[in-house]
Amino acid sequence: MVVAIGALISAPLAGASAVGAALSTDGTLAGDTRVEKMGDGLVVTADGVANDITIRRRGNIVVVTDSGATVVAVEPCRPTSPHTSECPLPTTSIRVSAKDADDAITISPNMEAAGTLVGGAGDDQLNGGPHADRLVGDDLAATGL
Ligand SMILES: [Ca+2]
Repeated sequence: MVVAIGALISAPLAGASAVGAALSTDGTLAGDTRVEKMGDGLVVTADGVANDITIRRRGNIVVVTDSGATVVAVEPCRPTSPHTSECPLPTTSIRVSAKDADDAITISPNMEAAGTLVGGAGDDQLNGGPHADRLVGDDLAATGL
């Protein structure tokens, strides 16, 4: 009997979450550029718009800018403007995925972490920093990944 009640309650909830498919689980809108830390790694995930992402260091923080999309920050990163977020150091690695459209991704020479820049489909411009970056176009077989 309890199981049957649970099934009745959960059914409308499942339908409601399907309606909200444009929102991801943390409430960010599709098309936004998401900035987050995973351990000491900085992860930037963009969507299918023409992104222009720059990552640079300023003192003890990492500044992530995307002039082509709204930037959304996940704690401990925080937004400082609609197109900029800041994350605390340490940052030992950087991973940026820009997905489709013609994107530009740049890691500033003042970053001390190596990056993996994934342009995705489109005519992308990937500018690595001074360390051993990995630049990945949309043909994964050609890059050995
Ligand atoms: Ca993109």
